[in-house]
Amino acid sequence: MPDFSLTPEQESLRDLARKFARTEMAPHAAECDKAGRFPEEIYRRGWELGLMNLNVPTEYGGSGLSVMDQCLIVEELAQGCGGMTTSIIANCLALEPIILGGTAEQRAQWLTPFCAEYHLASFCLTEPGGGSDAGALKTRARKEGDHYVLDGEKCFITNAPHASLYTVFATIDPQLGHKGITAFIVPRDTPGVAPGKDEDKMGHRASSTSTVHFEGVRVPVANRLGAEGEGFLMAMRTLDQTRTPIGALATGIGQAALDHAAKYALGRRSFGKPIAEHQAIQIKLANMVQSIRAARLLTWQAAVTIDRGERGSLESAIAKCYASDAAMHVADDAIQIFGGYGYMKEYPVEKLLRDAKLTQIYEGANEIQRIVISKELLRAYA
Ligand code: COS
Repeated sequence: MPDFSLTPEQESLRDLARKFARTEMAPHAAECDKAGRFPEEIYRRGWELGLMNLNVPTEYGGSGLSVMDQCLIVEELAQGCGGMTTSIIANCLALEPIILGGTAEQRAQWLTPFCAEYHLASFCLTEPGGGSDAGALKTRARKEGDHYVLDGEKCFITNAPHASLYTVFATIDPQLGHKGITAFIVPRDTPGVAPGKDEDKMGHRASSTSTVHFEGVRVPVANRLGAEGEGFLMAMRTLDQTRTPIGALATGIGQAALDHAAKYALGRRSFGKPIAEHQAIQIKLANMVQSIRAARLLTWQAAVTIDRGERGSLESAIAKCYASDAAMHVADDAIQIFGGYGYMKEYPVEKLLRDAKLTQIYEGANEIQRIVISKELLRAYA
């Protein structure tokens, strides 16, 4: 029987994140959601507390946390606000290719500033013409002497308008398919880099998302991560690492929905008693808690697998896919328990549904997760 108890260090990380979520994120969640405001002061505070750059090794000043530790933190943050959490953990996604594929010099040069001062970075993979088909991306990288020249457009890039650094995936030759994809480190102030305007989104409205245009962007060869053609593998290995915390983020949204629904069910009366005493509500709550606990366990299983040094593609895809589907149906049930009030913006649960929806889409749509899962599954039977 696995031991699910946390170490004292993990308990204190979780407590730190919980306190920050409750006292500094949650009180501003509704206002940021309504206004679509990017609360940079909250992100700076998260950075000060060591809740950003969770995956950056300690030798560069980061938290150097295991994926399991990251998940404990992210689940708590998500209960404060899903959108803020997306922005807080976006550096982990953007910096992971440097951690995985950078040389010692590149890591020291590009990771250290993020830990010395508050800065944001963005992961630039998705393109307007092919989000899920990452191997078919069109952004070009042409070699000219000791530079590459990047041309193309990325979309749905988290934190892009506020980031000082982009990790960019481009192809040296589209004919090569995924074998042409190469990763680059691109500072925001490089001429020709232009983030677009903030997208007006359904949920995660405290987070910022935009396109990024690259036009004749000259990047020194020294900013290439790994060899030419190694970018696709780097992106896939990055996503194996980061999809698991998305499972935790979705679990946190689901937990918040359950907490609101259970409290409401105890207080709201109908037919002469609290609605929590009606079996219809009890069955919903029972299904909700089962889904959340299963999501948490699958997320922890993926985290432990990756922390053991295994690839964890199957486990992280299962965690991300299951937890985000669970968050959607739990948030939906929470609204149903609130009835008409649940549909009103005055109450907190409709935001949770809008926030849960993105977790089924970003870091690889759940259809892609199911493809990854079945490929890995069938490999075992072949
Ligand atoms: N780890 C190591 N290697 C991997 C890998 C992983 N997780 N995933 C794929 N590979 C390897 C494969 O083994 C294959 O290697 P060979 O060339 O030696 O055969 C190669 O990479 C190509 O893999 P595959 O054939 O599976 O590529 P596909 O083009 O079919 O696409 C998917 C694979 C769909 C899984 C990929 O495009 C994907 O993940 N898309 C979603 C992108 C995404 O998540 N976007 C969100 C961005 S962040 S918001």
